[in-house]
Amino acid sequence: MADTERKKVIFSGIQPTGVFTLGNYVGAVRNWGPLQDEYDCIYSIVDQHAITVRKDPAKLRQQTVEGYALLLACGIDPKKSIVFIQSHNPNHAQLSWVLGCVTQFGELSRMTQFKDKAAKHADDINAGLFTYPVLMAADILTYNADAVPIGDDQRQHLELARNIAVRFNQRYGDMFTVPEAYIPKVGARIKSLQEPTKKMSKSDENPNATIYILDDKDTIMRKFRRAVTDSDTEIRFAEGKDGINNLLTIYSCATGKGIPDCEKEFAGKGYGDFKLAVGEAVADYLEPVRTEYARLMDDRAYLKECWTDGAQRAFRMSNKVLTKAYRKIGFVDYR
Ligand code: ATP
Ligand code: LTN
Repeated sequence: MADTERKKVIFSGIQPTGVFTLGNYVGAVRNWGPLQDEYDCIYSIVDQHAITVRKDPAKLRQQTVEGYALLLACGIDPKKSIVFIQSHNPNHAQLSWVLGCVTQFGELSRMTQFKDKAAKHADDINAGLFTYPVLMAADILTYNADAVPIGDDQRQHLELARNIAVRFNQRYGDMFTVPEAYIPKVGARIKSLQEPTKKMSKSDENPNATIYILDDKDTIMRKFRRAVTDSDTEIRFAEGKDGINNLLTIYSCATGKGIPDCEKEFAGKGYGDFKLAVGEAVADYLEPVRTEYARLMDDRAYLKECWTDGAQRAFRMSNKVLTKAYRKIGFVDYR
């Protein structure tokens, strides 16, 4: 690539709502590190998104620091990428207001994540929960990101961000890059080990449903041993075999082997042996992350240095875009 040519920009975020799950890792975060050489990458712990569900302040603070350390432990290099905490850069919230004024009530009402979370937190259906996707659009558009690596459950939000960008551009003249979703072919939706039609989620109440990336080997083996399968005996990827399909997907992601090769490897074997093999593979796969995380959490000063630097770089980059958007919309310049 010629020096004068702009590298493409990647943005993604993850909420500080607990230790990342195997789903977060495989569907999103593990893909972020390898993008760093080819793209200008910006990764954020989105704490402003996390307060759309009521949270204890001490817990939020703790989980934000842990989430930041987890990103680095998952291979994100704060020298190569901009890695920061969302609330440290006020430009996201500022742009979010502007974008909210080109977003329709009807569009936000159709968001499945809003419907799911509103049903789950019926006593606190706050305005932030409703406008969550507008803030997400601002996260992305304030860096003019070209691509957004996410899991499949975020596809609808990304589509809305694209619509908002197109609408703004039509109304006020060419302003925002219209971002593309970057969704992995295998592993974009890892399922719960207990209810394999539902996605694996950080906030699942059943501790056996979810593999957390800091789980130790014994815990991982126990959870896989208890994973729900079916009454058939064959290890093959097929309609109606949600539990086995999920385990095959996980095994494929942890070992890098294609699904057909995994099916061949286990032809004629029983579910019990298969579950053990998946557990072993996942434990080996996650081991380096656990080790690096423990090292980073022992060096809080380093983490703080990284997020301070990240916030400054994020602010500078996003400020150019926000200033331009303010001009386009007709706000009076004062600088
Ligand atoms: P919560 O349970 O708190 O809503 P979550 O587990 O859905 O959290 P997020 O912080 O919302 O996690 O998501 C971070 C990233 O992980 C997103 O890109 C999302 O698409 C991806 N992701 C989440 N769950 C899965 C899953 N089960 N399989 C694949 N990717 C996933
Ligand atoms: N909504 C996402 C987290 C998120 C995000 C973003 C992802 C917030 N802002 C910008 C990609 C780009 C989620 O719940 N997983």
